[in-house]
Amino acid sequence: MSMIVRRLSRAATAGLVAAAALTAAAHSAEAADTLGSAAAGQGRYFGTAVAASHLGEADYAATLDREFSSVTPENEMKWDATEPSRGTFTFTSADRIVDHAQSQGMDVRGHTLVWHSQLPSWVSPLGASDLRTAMNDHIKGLMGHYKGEIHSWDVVNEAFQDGGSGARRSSPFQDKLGDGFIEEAFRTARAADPAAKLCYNDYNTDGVNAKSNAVYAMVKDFKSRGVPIDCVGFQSHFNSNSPVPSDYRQNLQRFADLGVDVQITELDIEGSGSAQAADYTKVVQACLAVDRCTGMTVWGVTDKYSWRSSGTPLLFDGNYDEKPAYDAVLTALGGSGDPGDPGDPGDGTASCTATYTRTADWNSGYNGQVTITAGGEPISSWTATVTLPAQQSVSALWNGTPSLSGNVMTVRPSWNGALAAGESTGFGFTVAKNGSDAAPTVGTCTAS
Ligand code: 9MR
Repeated sequence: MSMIVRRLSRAATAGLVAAAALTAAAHSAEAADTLGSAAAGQGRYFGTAVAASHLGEADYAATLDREFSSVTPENEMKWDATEPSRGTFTFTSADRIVDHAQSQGMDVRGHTLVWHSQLPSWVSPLGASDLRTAMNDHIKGLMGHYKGEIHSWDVVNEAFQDGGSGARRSSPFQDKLGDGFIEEAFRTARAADPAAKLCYNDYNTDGVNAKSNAVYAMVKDFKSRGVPIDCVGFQSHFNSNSPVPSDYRQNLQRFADLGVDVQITELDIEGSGSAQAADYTKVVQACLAVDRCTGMTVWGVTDKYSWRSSGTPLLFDGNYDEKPAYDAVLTALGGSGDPGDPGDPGDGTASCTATYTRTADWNSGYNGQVTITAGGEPISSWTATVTLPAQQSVSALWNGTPSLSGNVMTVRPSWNGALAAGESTGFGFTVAKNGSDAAPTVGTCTAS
């Protein structure tokens, strides 16, 4: 079946990939004033996770196309998205991303073939032998469809437990097939697309610890027995509970020394301003210090669509302005920024971003929180708008001064107007749902 799928849907593969390679070469010859071109100057790619649903947003596509040389579909290649019922493959959203990437000369990372999460419901109940067949068919179906078009595949994702044990994580694959499922997945993947780099990808393995030691032992064993593995992905989701480890470079290096490439696959660092910028610098410098660190991918283009949106962990704010972290990454990659851009330190322009999260929820109501973060300059005041779904009404608001017009609430500071560059504050509010559970929309933040 994978043969049929492949022939029907991606017939022009060879031509497209050749065109992509030409455009990529043209990109890297340009002045190093974007992330992709600066990274190319260091022999690396600089990628981002992409959601197909945002490609139609002009600023999103423009930022993506200008800055990045590689994309990873954030959800569109996962098992639930690509084989929702057994043997029926759906590639519409993933194809949109791959086609977009190819038209811009970007590489594509495949994410992910075998993972305990985002599995369609038909997978878990299968018995061992059926599950093994289903796993191999899934790998063949997906990799066959994109044969020759994916530079690296996350073949197995997050198969090890957190904590100190270094054990494998319980999953349908682990529980029914045992440790050998990982090896089997890699062997099937190699046969399905011999040109793709095959990666193992995980989180909390960024420094030397029990979990990364366990992955290290597996990779070492695979290399010694000739099990096909080419790369290890270090997700690198960082925040104050999980900061950039001081032995990050050393950990990347010890894996590289096993004879695999290493890649930073899902980088994001919660925070703002110069502290966030400094952490990004550490990560980029660590990758550049390791010859076999072939590239970096941040887990999204803009803070507003991040899976950790309230932590503002990315390089572009919700208005697609470059954050101090962007300048830091570009500088660390040896590129030259344009300090005149809005949001850059020293540009003299007051700017801010507003991001929304629901912080509590009950039958008849919820609490919302809007985080306001100053851009690259100090600000003395800010204004944010929150538009509520028609039925809903606000019953309380704190740490801000609201004025209501219909269902649009304009909020200004109460005591918290003045913010240093990159500093955050926020306001909270309680909403009566009156039958609607929809989320409010937060408009553009303006600063003075
Ligand atoms: O960013 C992804 C988010 O949109 C999905 O809701 C979530 C579902 O599990 O997966 C997120 O991406 C994850 C990635 O696939 C694997 N590593 C952790 C990422 C963040 O949760």
